[in-house]
Amino acid sequence: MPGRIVASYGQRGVLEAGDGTKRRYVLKGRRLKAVCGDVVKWTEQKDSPEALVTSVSERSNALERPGSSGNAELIAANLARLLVVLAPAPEPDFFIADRYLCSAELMGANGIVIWNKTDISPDIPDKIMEYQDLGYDMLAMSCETSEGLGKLESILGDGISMLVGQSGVGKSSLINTLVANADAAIGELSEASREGRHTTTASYMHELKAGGKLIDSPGVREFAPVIRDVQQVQAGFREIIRLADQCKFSNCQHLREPDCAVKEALRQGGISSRRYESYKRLCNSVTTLLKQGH
Ligand SMILES: Nc1nc2c(ncn2[C@@H]2O[C@H](COP(=O)(O)OP(=O)(O)OP(=O)(O)O)[C@@H](O)[C@H]2O)c(=O)[nH]1
Ligand SMILES: [Mg+2]
Ligand SMILES: [Zn+2]
Repeated sequence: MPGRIVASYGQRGVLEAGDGTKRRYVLKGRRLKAVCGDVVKWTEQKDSPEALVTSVSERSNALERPGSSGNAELIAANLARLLVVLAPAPEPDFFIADRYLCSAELMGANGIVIWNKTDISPDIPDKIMEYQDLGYDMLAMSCETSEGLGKLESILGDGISMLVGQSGVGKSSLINTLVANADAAIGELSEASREGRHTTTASYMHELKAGGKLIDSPGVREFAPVIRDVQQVQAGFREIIRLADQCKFSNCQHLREPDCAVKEALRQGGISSRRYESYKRLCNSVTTLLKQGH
């Protein structure tokens, strides 16, 4: 029978069966891997109420990060959108936002920037507006006043979307405002540091009343896309890949090469120095990983 993974904890988790009911499952065999968003086949077991997942369908895309063993670790699959949530508190970490947007580009999901908590800070900072200038859809909203919620629902109308970002930006609060009875746990920011408390510990996929599915995920301190070739990093930065064919060298990495269109645009203010810094840092970390033999 067909099903869709709603939550996964290693070999076990929760799936949604074809009739909409939720069931606990266990994977058949150690080699199978399933994450939120995966489409699976499952059967009943004679001696257990758990569904037995026997296969995972081919994924249209997957969000991954480098795992501890050097292998890629799957986070979620079959995503139409990656919603990168930022807020006035905790203070935005733009490297994390850029890296998620880089992943969105590389996996072929639509990257969308959400500026939450407009009740605290109604004006969107210039650094956030830069994302809109790059052509990313951007939405300002508040879980307190419900500003922007209707627009968000219309964006999420079909397919699977996933909320990502730092701890404390309001991902679970947003789930609770959009999904009746979601009951997602919400954590106060710490008094001293104004950082989130890492309240959500596992991803969970919710059904939206207005259509579409939305995954709540644990906040991160850092994130990196899985990239095995430095040349590939530029494909995750739309303003850089756009200029790349104007560089003198076709394999230009836009770091130290002469006659580089990207460096020229940087000098003239055509691309943001902060975004370029993100690009450089990601290139460096990919080079380091490659040297370590991953
Ligand atoms: N003022 C205001 N506070 C908000 C808003 N949205 C969320 N918060 C608060 O921000 C804090 C963190 O919210 P969470 O929803 O737990 O954040 P999260 O992103 O799920 O955090 P993790 O699960 O730790 O990754 C809570 O105190 C919320 O009440 C908002 O729109 N306005
Ligand atoms: Mg949360
Ligand atoms: Zn170049």
